[in-house]
Amino acid sequence: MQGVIVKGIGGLYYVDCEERVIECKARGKFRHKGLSPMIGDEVVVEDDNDHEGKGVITKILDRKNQLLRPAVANVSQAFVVVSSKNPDLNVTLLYKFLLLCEYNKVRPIICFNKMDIESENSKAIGEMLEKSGYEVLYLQGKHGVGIEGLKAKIHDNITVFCGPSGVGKSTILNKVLGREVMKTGDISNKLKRGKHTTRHSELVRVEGGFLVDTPGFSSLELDFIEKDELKYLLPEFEPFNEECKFNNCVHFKEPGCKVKEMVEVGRINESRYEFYIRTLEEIINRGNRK
Ligand SMILES: Nc1nc2c(ncn2[C@@H]2O[C@H](COP(=O)(O)OP(=O)(O)OP(=O)(O)O)[C@@H](O)[C@H]2O)c(=O)[nH]1
Ligand SMILES: [Mg+2]
Ligand SMILES: [Zn+2]
Repeated sequence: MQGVIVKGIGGLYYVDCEERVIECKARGKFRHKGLSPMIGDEVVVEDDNDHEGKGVITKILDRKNQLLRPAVANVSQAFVVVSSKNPDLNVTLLYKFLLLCEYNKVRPIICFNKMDIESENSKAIGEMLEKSGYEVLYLQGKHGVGIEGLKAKIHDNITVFCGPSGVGKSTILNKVLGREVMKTGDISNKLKRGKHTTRHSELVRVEGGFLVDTPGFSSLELDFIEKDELKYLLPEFEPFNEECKFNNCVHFKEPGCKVKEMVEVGRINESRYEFYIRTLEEIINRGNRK
């Protein structure tokens, strides 16, 4: 039997095999190989004949990709949810997450939620990001506004919701499903931050595929990205990456750099370029430390 791991708690995996969900343990051999099953994994399952509804995972099929935060395999698309207020937008965190999506070959769709309480800043940054080559949606999850447009984007197999705590990921997912499947939480009044209501990732079946709710995060490490790779992870650099004087140009201090020229004439947003340089410098400094 073959299925998809939809949930993993305390060493037990719940495998959706179309008509039923089987509670499974994993064969010890995976541990020996340093491989552990993740949600999103396609797996082969053997029934436990003595126990109804239980089984064992005997094989993990090759992964298309594997995200670490959230830990989900075979993700093709991400709804990167943010808000401008309650909680405030952390632009650097958003940009880092977008890099991570590109790095993992996951298509990001940026969702500015809570447009009912703050729209000006969201619109301004959203439009800039659209110009930079990203897809952007504007939502009021709590009021169901923009949900149809978001639904129209769910055609791939696995789509994850990700973003900081309290931005409304679970709220939006519930609206998509039309029922309260996920627990949602309030924002802390004092800190204006989310309360980490969602504690683990879980796949939910929707027509044709799966959606994944994930716990919010507040920081991201990008320490595995190499200096020469970074420039390929910003979509607005794409048309110009091969147009510089030096073909190994990282668009920093080199002369004859097309990307820097595009920043000067306003074709590439300056704050995005500055983010790129900050990230590049972090990578270079990390290399010096080693
Ligand atoms: N004003 C407003 N509030 C919203 C909107 N969407 C969600 N909220 C509220 O934001 C709070 C947090 O929502 P959740 O859906 O629990 O947020 P989350 O992103 O799942 O948070 P974690 O699970 O902690 O990562 C709740 O009080 C929601 O009612 C919106 O469009 N507008
Ligand atoms: Mg949640
Ligand atoms: Zn260059």
